[in-house]
Amino acid sequence: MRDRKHMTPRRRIALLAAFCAVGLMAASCGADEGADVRTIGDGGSASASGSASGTASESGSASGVAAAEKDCQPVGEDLEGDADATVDMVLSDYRFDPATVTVDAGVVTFATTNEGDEAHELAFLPGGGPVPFTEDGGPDEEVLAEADAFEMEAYGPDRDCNATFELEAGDYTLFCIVESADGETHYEKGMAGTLTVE
Ligand SMILES: [Cu+2]
Repeated sequence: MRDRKHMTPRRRIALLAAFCAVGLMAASCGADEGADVRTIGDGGSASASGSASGTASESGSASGVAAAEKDCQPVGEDLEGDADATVDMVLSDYRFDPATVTVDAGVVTFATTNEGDEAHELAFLPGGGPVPFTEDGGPDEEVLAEADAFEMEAYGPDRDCNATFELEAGDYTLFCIVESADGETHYEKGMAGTLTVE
């Protein structure tokens, strides 16, 4: 059985999905080379691309304790200069502020600050709705990957981190599934929000 506390597999999946979304790994993903945005779902109502920077790197455990000292790994720095909108957001234990965000479709920078005592991430679930969990109580990484969830990796307290994505219209759930020392994810503690891209 998978060790819930070791979340690297999910992160690899999420990262792969993010790269696939922008066709950086077109060969692996089956996307057309050069595609900027990969349509998600039947109607294409909720699709998004991660940054094309390729700067987001894989990292180790993201449990709240282990990740507490992690530095920001910015996403989409190369897109930031072209951002149509910037959303200032505070991450804390355990909420996003604001937790309800509406932006126009386009290039959006999330300028985040971690004011909590634990590491936090900003993850996006295209299509909205609740974050899927498996029967054993952990986030369902397969379903998240299938939904092309993408994220800014968790980073530690008293730091800033920017993530820029090209977003298409649709509903997205914002979430953080860093796990606290008590084994509960931040999402379960209420760290969730909604993003509406118009
Ligand atoms: Cu968190």
